[in-house]
Amino acid sequence: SGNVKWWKNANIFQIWPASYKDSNGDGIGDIQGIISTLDYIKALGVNTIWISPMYDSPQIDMGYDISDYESVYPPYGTLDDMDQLIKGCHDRGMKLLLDLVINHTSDQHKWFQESRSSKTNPKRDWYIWRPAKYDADGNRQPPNNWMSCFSECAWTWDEHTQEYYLHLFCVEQPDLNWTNEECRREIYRSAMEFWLEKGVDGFRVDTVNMYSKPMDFPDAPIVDPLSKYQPAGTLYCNGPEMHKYLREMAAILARYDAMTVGELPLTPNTKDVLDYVSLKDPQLSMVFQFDLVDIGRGPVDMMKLTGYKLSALKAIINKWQTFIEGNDGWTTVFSENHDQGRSVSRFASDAPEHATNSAKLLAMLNTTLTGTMFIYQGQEIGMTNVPKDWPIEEYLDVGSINYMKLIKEKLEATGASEEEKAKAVHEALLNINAVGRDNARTPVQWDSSPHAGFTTGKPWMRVNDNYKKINAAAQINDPDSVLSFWKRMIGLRTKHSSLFTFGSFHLLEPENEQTFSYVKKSAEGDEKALVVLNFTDQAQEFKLPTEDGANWSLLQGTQPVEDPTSAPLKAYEGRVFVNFGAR
Ligand code: TEU
Ligand code: CA
Repeated sequence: SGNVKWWKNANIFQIWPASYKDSNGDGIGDIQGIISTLDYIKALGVNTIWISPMYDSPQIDMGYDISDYESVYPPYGTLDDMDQLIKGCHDRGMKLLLDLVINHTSDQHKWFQESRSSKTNPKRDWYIWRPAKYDADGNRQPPNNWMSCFSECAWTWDEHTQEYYLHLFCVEQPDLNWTNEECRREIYRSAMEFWLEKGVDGFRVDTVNMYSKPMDFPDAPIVDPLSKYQPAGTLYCNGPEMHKYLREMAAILARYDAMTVGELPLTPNTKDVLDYVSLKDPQLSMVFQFDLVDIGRGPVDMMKLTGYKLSALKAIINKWQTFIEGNDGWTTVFSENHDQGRSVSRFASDAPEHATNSAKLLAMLNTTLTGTMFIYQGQEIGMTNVPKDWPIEEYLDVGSINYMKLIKEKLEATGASEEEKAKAVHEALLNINAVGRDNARTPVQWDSSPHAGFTTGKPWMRVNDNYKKINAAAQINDPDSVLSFWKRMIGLRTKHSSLFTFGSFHLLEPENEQTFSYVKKSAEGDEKALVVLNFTDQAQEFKLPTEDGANWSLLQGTQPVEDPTSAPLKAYEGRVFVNFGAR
C-alpha cells in the first residue's frame, strides 16, 4: 500500500551507548564504536537505529540527565561523530532515532542553574518551585507526599532560594515547567529542531505522559504506610494539558516527516492510548505501553516479583495487538530495553540447556507480532541477566541502589531482627537481579576475548560472566545460532510484512498455560500464519488446528523436527506455519 507511513515498516535496533562498543580503550562505549558496527546492524535486517541519550550529561542517570541538548557527552564523541553516524545510517538505507528527554533536565543544565539562582531570575518559572509546608511541630515539609520513580522524596529543598523543586526522578533531574510557553518553545528548539535539522529521523520520547502535572499538587493516597513518601504516578501521568503539548510537538515533527515512539507508563486503557496515537489527531506515531514488561511485578513495589501465568501474558499481548483494529492507531512490539531485565531470563529460561532455545522462541514471538518491532542490543545474541551471585556492589544503576536504600530504611523503621533484615535484603537483591536495570546494561558480548571484546581497557561495568559462551563472534557464522535465527526471522517478517507487521492477531486457547498459539491474517485475508510457542521446559502435545480447512505448511521452526505437523513441541520450541492463498 503506497501511502503507508514509513515508520510502520520500521524494525528498530536500540543502542545503549555506554555499553555497546568502545573504540578507544577508555572502557566506555562511544559513537565511533557504533559506527564501526553499522554493517553488523544492517546485516541483522533492521532498518532503523535508536540510540539512548548521547548528550552531554553528568551521568547520574546514565545520560537521562541532560546538561546540554546541543552537545555530545565527551567520552562518547563529538557533534562531528554524530554527523558521521547520521550519514553512516543513511548511506546504508537506515534511519536514526535519538532519545528525547524533556520532562526534566540535569541540575547542571544552564537553564536550571539560572532558575535556581534567584526567585526573580527570568528562568525561575522554567522549573517547578514551591514553598515549604510546616507540620504542627513547625518542621519543614515538602509540598506533598509524592515519591520519585527512584524511591525518594520527589521534592528537594534549595537552601539558597528557600523553596522546594520537583523531580519525578533523581534529585539531579529537576522537572521542567511545561505550563511556561517560553520554556516549551526553547525545549522544542534546542532538543528537537537542533537535531532534526541535522537529519535525524525521529525520537524515542522519554516519559512522554508526565509533562503536564496537576499544578495544585495533591497528596497521593497512602499505599505503603511504612514509607514517608507514596507512589504518585497515577496523579502525574496523563495530565490535563498533555495532548495540547504533543500537538505542538507533532506540528514540528511533521515538517521533517519524523517519527516518535513515546514511553507511556501507567496507561492501562486502550482508549487513552489511542488518544495519543490516532492519526486523526496526530501526536505520537506510536507508544511503548508497559503492561508486558510490568507483568509479575508490583503493584506498589515495582521491583517486587509476584509471579504470573502464561495466560496473563497472552491476555496482555492480545490486548495490545488488537486495540488498533477498526481504527487508525498503531502499536509496538518489544520485550526488552535498557530499563528491563533480559527477556530470556524473565519470560523463558536462561538455564544453560534452555537459553538458546528460549532466545529463539522469543525471537519468533517478537518477529511475528503486529506493529513496529524493537530489538535491544544483545537481545539478538540471547544475552541473559547477570548471575544471581553478583554482590550488590556490582549494580550501578541509581534505581537499584536507591531501592536497596529504601528497603533498609524501612527495616530500620520497623525494628526488624537481624535475621529478618538479612532475609529482606537478600530478597531485594534477588528482585534487583530479576528486574533491575543493570541486567540490560552490561557490556555487549562481542567475542570471547577479555571483557568480551567490548573494550581493550577496563570496562565501566562488569561484563556478564557467560560471555565466553554467549557472544556475537561465536554466532555470526553458525546457521543454528540465536543471531542467525533472528536474521532469518527478521527477513521473513520483512518479506511477509502484510502478515507479520500488518496482519490481524487472533489468540487461540487463551487458557492454555503451556503453549502460546495465535493466528495472523493479512488484511485481504488471503495469507495466514499459525504460530505455536511452547513456554515450558517439558514437551507439549501438538495438533494442527483443522478448522477453516487451512492447508498449513511450516515456514520456520526454532528446532529441527521430523514431522512438524504432528510431532510434540519440545521444551521451549516454536513453529510458524503459513497458508498462502487461503480464503
Ligand atoms: O523511564 C521512565 C520510567 O517510567 C521509569 O520509571 C521506568 O518505568 C523504570 O525505569 C523501569 O524500571 C525513562 C527512561 O527509560 C529511564 O532510563 C530513565 O531513568 C527515566 O525515564 C528518567 O529519564
Ligand atoms: Ca570509548
